[in-house]
Amino acid sequence: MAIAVASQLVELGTVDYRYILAGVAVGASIGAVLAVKVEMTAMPQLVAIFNGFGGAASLLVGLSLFAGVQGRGTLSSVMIGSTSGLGTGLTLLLSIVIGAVTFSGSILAYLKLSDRYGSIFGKSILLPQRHLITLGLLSFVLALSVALLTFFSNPVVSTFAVLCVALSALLLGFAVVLPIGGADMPVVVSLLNSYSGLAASATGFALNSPVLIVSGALVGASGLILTQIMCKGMNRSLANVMIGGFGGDTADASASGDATAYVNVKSSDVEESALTFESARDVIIVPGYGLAVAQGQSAVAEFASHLKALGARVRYAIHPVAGRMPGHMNVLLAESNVPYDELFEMDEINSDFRSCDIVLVVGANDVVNPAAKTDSTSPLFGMPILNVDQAPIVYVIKRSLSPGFAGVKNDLFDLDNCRMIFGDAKKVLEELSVYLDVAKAA
Ligand code: TAP
Repeated sequence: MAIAVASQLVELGTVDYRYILAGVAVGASIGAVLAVKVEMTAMPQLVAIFNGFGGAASLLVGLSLFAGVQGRGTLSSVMIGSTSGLGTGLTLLLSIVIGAVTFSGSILAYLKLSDRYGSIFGKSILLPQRHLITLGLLSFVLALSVALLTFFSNPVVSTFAVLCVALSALLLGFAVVLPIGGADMPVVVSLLNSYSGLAASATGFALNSPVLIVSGALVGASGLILTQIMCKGMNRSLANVMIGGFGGDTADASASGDATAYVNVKSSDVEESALTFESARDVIIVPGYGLAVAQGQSAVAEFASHLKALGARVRYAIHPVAGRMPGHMNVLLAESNVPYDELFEMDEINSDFRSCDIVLVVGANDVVNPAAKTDSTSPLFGMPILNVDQAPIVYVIKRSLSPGFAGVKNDLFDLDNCRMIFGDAKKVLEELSVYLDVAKAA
């Protein structure tokens, strides 16, 4: 992107670089501070807001290009630089429309995901006739765009029409993201990431900048691939995610994992659990979102090193949508130098749970919920899960019986082979390590 901007500036020639450099300095400083300060668990909202800025940039460039050519005929006949024709007008409009949808959709996604506003926006908000509203806005944007390309040449009419297109596209972004609930937000953020790339690519065509076309296309394609991976990990179609309504209300106590919904929960204290781990030879650790919240990555690596010192084989089972971002767990564990060959993807390790000695689930919930296999009424039904329920013994570290992101009861906690170790993941892991250290010394 920096190369694209620089080459465009060189081509323009007569630019006051003081303003450009001041803008770059301010923008880069804000970006650097945000990126350094952000918690790993707040990455989705940071990515959302960055996508929004990308969309806003494309929208503004599109509008300024339009301001430069308005009054010179229909958009399919105007010249931008040395190129003219239908393609130029079309890409200019795409830059405005996709940029505006990305901008407003991403701002709403940011508001939904950030803790401060989550209580107001976090749920899926289902407007009556929402599909009709979305379809109406889309049709209006398309109709006006066609008119701008083929009929409107009067500067007043075409300026008014372009502003209507931009405004309707902004409303469209809101309308698309509004019905989407908490659990589906990361998918939408990834999709908006892809849109921001497409908008940049369209801007690249309008500006005749090959670097912008290529970098935008790379962002667009990788965002789409990520979206696809997430949908596959949750066994949902993209259409199903976009129609929305999932992950909203969890008012039903029995479905929401209220403590009273459990009948056979057995808890274990750290000392008793450490005794079982001491004699284990094959341990599989399942990290989840709670490990990231607790910042327990070093504690889990330390615990694993004690197990290995006592002669156990330790592997980590990584579910494709554990945590809140693709690769969230891999990045988290890499931070504490967990060797990459100890990390196994779901398909590689799922048949080994049956034969290992112990499974330790740390802050994971939905990704180990057997209801996904057995309960056709569960919102998780059909999502591929890690088969920890098949292990001889499962220990689960979490603070309470609260549900995970999907807001549903976890049938694992009621199984005979499951023991809960209630507490903060980091604290419990550190305490377990102390016991294993003593055992090793003895
Ligand atoms: P979740 O199901 O969200 O469960 C996390 C658990 O961590 C909670 O039940 C919570 O229980 C526990 N926890 C929180 N803070 C803790 C702490 N300090 N110490 C110990 N435990 C703590 O996590 P998961 O199993 O990783 O599943 C991920 C969810 O996100 C799935 O529903 C998935 O579909 C969704 N999602 C993920 C992605 C990607 S790409 N990763 C994308 C879209 C959706 P307590 O409050 O009782 O401690």
